[in-house]
Amino acid sequence: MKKIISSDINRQDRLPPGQRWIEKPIVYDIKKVPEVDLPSFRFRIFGFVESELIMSFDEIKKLEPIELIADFHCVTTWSVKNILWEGVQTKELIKTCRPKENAKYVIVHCREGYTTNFPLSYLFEEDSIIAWKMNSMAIPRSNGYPLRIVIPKLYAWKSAKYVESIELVEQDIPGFWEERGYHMRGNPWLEERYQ
Ligand SMILES: Nc1nc2c(c(=O)[nH]1)N[C@H]1C(S)=C(S)[C@@H](COP(=O)(O)O)O[C@H]1N2
Ligand SMILES: [Mo]
Repeated sequence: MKKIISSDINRQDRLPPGQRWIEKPIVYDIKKVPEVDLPSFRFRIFGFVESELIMSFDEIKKLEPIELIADFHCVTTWSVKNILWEGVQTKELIKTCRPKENAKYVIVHCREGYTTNFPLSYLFEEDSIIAWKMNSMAIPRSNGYPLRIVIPKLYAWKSAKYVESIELVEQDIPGFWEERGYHMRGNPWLEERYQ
């Protein structure tokens, strides 16, 4: 039996303020995403760590998977209930890297050049994962194939698709949308939409 984590779906204020439910997530991409060459693909965690993590897609898929049921909240005011993900908790990966004391924030780097930032503490949340399945199938191309980070406690723009690496940093450096005025943290229940 796989361990199942359900994230925030039992809370009374399940729908964050200013959001409405829709059926399916709307695909947003800042630009066209290049094909991935799986055999040469490497996922990395680097920066302020004692030991860098570098793993192939096959190696990641051999890790003990967990299932996550989570709602998805886009800053443009739509939310989608009960998306089922499969992957590995980010806290398990981060632990093996032994973050240095001055590591306080992360920057997530993606294949097409998208980046996003948030406090390192979110990678220690139970429901933060690196996913390789969405609704019981390989993550569809436009939803982040082959790997996606899923951070249900933050708005969906922080759940970066096509993830290639996570960089641990000392200072909070704005990513793609954060440079354009989106919030540095993005907690939906506090309506941290824009700066
Ligand atoms: N790499 C990457 N990840 C991304 C984006 C993007 O443009 N590139 N868009 C973000 C935004 S704004 C949202 S709302 C969600 C949308 O997820 P979906 O395209 O799977 O519906 O992905 C987020 N992750
Ligand atoms: Mo978004």
